Amino acid sequence: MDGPKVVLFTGFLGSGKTSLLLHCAKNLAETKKRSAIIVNEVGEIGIDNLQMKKMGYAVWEIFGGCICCTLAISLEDTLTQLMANYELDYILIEPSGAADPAAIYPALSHSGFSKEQIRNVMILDPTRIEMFEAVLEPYLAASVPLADFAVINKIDVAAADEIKKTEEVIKQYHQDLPTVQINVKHLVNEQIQKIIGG
Ligand SMILES: Nc1nc2c(ncn2[C@@H]2O[C@H](COP(=O)(O)OP(=O)(O)OP(=O)(O)O)[C@@H](O)[C@H]2O)c(=O)[nH]1
Ligand SMILES: [Mg+2]
Repeated sequence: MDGPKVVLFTGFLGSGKTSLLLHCAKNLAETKKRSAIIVNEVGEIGIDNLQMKKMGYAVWEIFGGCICCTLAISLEDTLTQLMANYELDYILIEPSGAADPAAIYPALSHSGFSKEQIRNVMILDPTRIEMFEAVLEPYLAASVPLADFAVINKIDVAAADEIKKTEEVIKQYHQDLPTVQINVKHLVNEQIQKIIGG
């Protein structure tokens, strides 16, 4: 079906999902693309709803559980309402950092989105990759293969060997996954285009 492209910002707690989503939203607004934002829980950064409204878009927050499981219906409802009421180019979704990305696809599929319309951007924090490997290996094994694009974030504070290790982990679970390395505070347009796709 024709319709908005869905970009999922996945990644573990604190990896930089909200920071990146907000930069992408701003860039889309500047290039006159219409986008909606769905966030599941507001984390450390928070999203200033009023500020976002001034910038021209509303934010839908889904609280009280995780959109990958207990709140899948809320996600479906929200998507249905968005599709019925707005002409959108993009829907940017930040699932909770504890979400299982695989479990989000059924709600998207029930709302009429095909796999081709969904872009799963996985954000990885290299400063914590050692810890991830040690205690979150099942999370990496389940989520990296589902990604359509990987973002290695926080390169301003990560050591070179941590970045290299992160690249290796990505390769291990998803051989040819396109990857970009960023410092979210110094994103350039070209990087944003790569991240959200054409
Ligand atoms: N130095 C540096 N800090 C970053 C970068 N990206 C994000 N951060 C910081 O990392 C912390 C977490 O960023 P968020 O964008 O809230 O991450 P999140 O994945 O949305 O977090 P949760 O929603 O809580 O899972 C914040 O303190 C950010 O300022 C980066 O590229 N460099
Ligand atoms: Mg967040």
